[in-house]
Amino acid sequence: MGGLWRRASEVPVVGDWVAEEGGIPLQLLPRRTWLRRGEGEVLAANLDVAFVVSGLGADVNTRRLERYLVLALDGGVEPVFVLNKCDLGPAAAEVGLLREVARDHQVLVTSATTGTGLEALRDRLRPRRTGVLLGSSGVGKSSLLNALLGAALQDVAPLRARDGRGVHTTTARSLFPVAGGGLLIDTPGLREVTLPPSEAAVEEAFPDIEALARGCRFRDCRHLSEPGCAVAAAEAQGRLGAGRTSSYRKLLRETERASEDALARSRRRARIKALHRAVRAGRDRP
Ligand SMILES: Nc1nc2c(ncn2[C@@H]2O[C@H](COP(=O)(O)OP(=O)(O)OP(=O)(O)O)[C@@H](O)[C@H]2O)c(=O)[nH]1
Ligand SMILES: [Mg+2]
Ligand SMILES: [Zn+2]
Repeated sequence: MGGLWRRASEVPVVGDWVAEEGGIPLQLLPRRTWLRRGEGEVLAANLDVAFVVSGLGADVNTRRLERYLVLALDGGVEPVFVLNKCDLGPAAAEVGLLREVARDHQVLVTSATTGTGLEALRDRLRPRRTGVLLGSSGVGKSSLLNALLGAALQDVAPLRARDGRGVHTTTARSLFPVAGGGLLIDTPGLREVTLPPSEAAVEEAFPDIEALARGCRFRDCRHLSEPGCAVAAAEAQGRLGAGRTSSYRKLLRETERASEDALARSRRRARIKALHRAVRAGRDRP
């Protein structure tokens, strides 16, 4: 594809539309929504819904779920939280943990094995929506996909007996048409979910804290040890989920740092461009 995809952010990813002529890609069409992480690495594009999957039988990692939520909100993708493997036993405690993170977003309970909840999943893909499966290795993303397709197209692997964790069976992102409407993308469990430079997405992911913060005495309250902090007061009274405030602070700091890095990068690019222009101008002078 030669010099067409100049920047990493312009390299086509799963879900992208590319204008072509005679089989030759000409142009990447603008992305409606996306999932990106860290320094702007786009994982998938033009998604409507992100299924953030957890599995019964392994600890529900709320801190990690918060990160997936930020990723979805950053890219304008609707998050839906899924608790899979509900055939393994009662799920009320885990569903509670998911709800704490999900807030107003949907929480679904499924079993790829018995088929429970699959219709609800399928519904979220109707009529012609595109979904992506996110979540740690071993939670059953590929199994859900296979169950929805009604065919074993994606490899599935048993968990390691010792710690009940997955073994990273899926290694690439791929897109499948689901019977009854919609497209679904399977992804490998990300080892690390680094946040994109989007403080706004973090604020959107913690609406409970944002609402409390409006009652803080200082408008720029960091909710650390400022007097009259409504967030700290709610935390002290146990009105906020455990660890939520410190997680919020940590994620905000991380996105702020990412924004600073992005700014420094674009300044560096501008400097290099100016330098090139100057060199060219010098060369072109008679
Ligand atoms: N009991 C039960 N087991 C399930 C269910 N869904 C998946 N499993 C099992 O969990 C294991 C891991 O499933 P996968 O579908 O490979 O998990 P994955 O999320 O795709 O994992 P990676 O590709 O490594 O990210 C397999 O042994 C599946 O058979 C379920 O609903 N119930
Ligand atoms: Mg898989
Ligand atoms: Zn405060």
